[in-house]
Amino acid sequence: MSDGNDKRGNAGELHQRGGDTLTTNQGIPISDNQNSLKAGTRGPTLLEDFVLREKIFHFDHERIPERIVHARGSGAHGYFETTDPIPELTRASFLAKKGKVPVFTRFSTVAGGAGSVDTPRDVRGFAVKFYTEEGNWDLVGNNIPVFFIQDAIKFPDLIHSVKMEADKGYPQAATAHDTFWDFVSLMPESLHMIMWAMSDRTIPRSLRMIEGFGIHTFRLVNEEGKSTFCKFHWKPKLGLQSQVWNEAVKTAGADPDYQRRDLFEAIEAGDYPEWELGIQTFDAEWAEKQPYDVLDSTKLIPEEDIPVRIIGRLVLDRNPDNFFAETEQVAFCPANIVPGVDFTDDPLLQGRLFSYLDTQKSRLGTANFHQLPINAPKCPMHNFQRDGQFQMAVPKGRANYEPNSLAEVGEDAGPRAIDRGFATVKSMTDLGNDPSEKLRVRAELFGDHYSQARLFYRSQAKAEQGHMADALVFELSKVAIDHVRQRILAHLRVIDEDLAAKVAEGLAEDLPKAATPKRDIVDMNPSDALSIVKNAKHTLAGRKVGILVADGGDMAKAEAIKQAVKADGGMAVMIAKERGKAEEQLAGTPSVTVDAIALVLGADDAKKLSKYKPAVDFVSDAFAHLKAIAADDAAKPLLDAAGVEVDEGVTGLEPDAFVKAARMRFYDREAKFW
Ligand code: HDE
Repeated sequence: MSDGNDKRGNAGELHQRGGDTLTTNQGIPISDNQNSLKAGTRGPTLLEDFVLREKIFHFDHERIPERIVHARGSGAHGYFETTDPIPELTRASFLAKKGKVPVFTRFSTVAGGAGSVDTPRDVRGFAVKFYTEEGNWDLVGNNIPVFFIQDAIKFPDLIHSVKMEADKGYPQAATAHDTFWDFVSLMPESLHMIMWAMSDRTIPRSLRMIEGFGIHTFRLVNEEGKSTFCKFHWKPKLGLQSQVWNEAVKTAGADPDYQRRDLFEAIEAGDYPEWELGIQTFDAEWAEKQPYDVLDSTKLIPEEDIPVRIIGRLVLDRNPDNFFAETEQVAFCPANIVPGVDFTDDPLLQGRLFSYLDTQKSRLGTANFHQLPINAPKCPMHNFQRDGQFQMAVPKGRANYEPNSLAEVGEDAGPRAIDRGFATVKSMTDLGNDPSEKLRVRAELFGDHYSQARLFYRSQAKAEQGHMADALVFELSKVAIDHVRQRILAHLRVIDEDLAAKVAEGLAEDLPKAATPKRDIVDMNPSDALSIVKNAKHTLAGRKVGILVADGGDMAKAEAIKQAVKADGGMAVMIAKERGKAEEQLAGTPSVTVDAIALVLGADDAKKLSKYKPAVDFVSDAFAHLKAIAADDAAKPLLDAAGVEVDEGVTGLEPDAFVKAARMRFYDREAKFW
């Protein structure tokens, strides 16, 4: 335990002391933790029982308010390593030289409560706290590079519309309802993000397979004070992969903690999730030539225009010791930046700079939450801020003000500001801004709401475009207000007529007149970087194969497949109708929990299993979810019952052919389902 006057400024780390004696919070040894104190064997419990009172009192106060957004999340410790230092761009000490700094990362869904499921259609938060030698830098991003709104003043409206409807208290963790689509239909600036939200980006297979984006344009500032605009990107080592919608829906039932478990188990197994950090940098002159405003968070910069330069890697190699103390109490804040990084005038970012600290004071209950071990910087931290509820530090001496001359009488005068401390970039006029007037307006180019929505849609592979249309049909089918659906269709017509037609057909609704854009649409060149399918890595690393076995199956073949999957970097699990015959039980391990399946059965087994619903679902879902299936002739009755039609994703039991197929999904198969 710290002496409370830790020179690093960390509040005392209140570890539970070791030893195996159960004590009260006052350290008093407890003799009986099973029975409260009573007047006689059948008498009333006595108020005097301080052991009972303290225990119940503490339990009664265990909960704190959940985050107003991003309430459900999973965290992990790790490190960030700078591999390609950028001293010419930034004086941020850890980016200007090679080396590692510790990090804590939290992934989250946005709309659902803390107890909601892991696989709704939703944006994923991707927040990283870098504990650098010059303070904590929080890069608080999402897995989508743009946002729904341009100005922070609209955030409460956006979130109110997406959360459970105020009168009904449902739906939980879902955009598919009236109020969300009503708001969106009236805020065309959200259409670009809607395209992303309706794409497979919002139903990721694993948190280890998502990208991350800082979204806003930030600044990097070098030793000479020169500032360069910068966008931040995280690129997953395992590549991007998503579920299909029907699979995500079933996963929610099969394993509500699917992604939290996946992250935790991968780290426990030493299979550390990893991302590259990339930057896109540019100057004001380049920015002014673009058909969009780089301060507008509903716009991205295509990688084809400014390539992403990889400068480092993030490795998550340690699970939290305690979910509440770390993942729940961690407080990320976009305002936490270090010398060498600075903000821009993006009006969404500017609002965020206020919101996080503010909400955290209400969530964590005191101005001293920065002293919690997970939030405290790991570098020295000294200032004259004092007192407040739950003050953990015990500062010595009288110097709690500045300037002071206490040093002259031999006392500790406390810390001083230094020249190389954080200094804000001075320019207010970089991007043609004129700060001489106060105005409630948005810059002119913020008015183009359709060009990049079209860019995104037209950059997708055919299968992905189909998924977006399906997602829109599903979501709008849940919208009961007719004019809201029509208004969305009117917007879709401007984005892409084919998309609008498909959605209208799916809804069996007539197309309304197209919406009228405020500005002319710019046809930007399609960008392959925006597609998941075009960027999929064909690999088994991070993926799992389910091998269904039964008494009559050739276990040597099952074992050979398992070994081949492992040799290819994947995981394999044996599944049987009865748990005692394998590692997992079939009814509790539907195929949505794995990425490919193999059926190692005897002919009799297959016949029996073809009448057993969990077995038929196991196979038919794998087929419908575009997964590879390995089977031999013996499995035919089960394949037939499941409606499997042989295609290139259906192989024999030879390990090599199956492993090759299992590395990918078979999107062409979807055509069969119509
Ligand atoms: Fe957040 N956001 N946000 N947000 N946000 C919060 O802070 C807010 C925005 C993001 O794992 C809250 O501590 C406003 C964009 C993540 O703990 C709150 C606006 C992006 C997390 C808040 C935005 C994000 C949050 C709720 C519009 C991507 C979870 C609890 C101006 C770049 C961090 C909390 C974690 C959390 C406000 C928009 C990402 C209320 C006002 C854009 C990843 O302060």
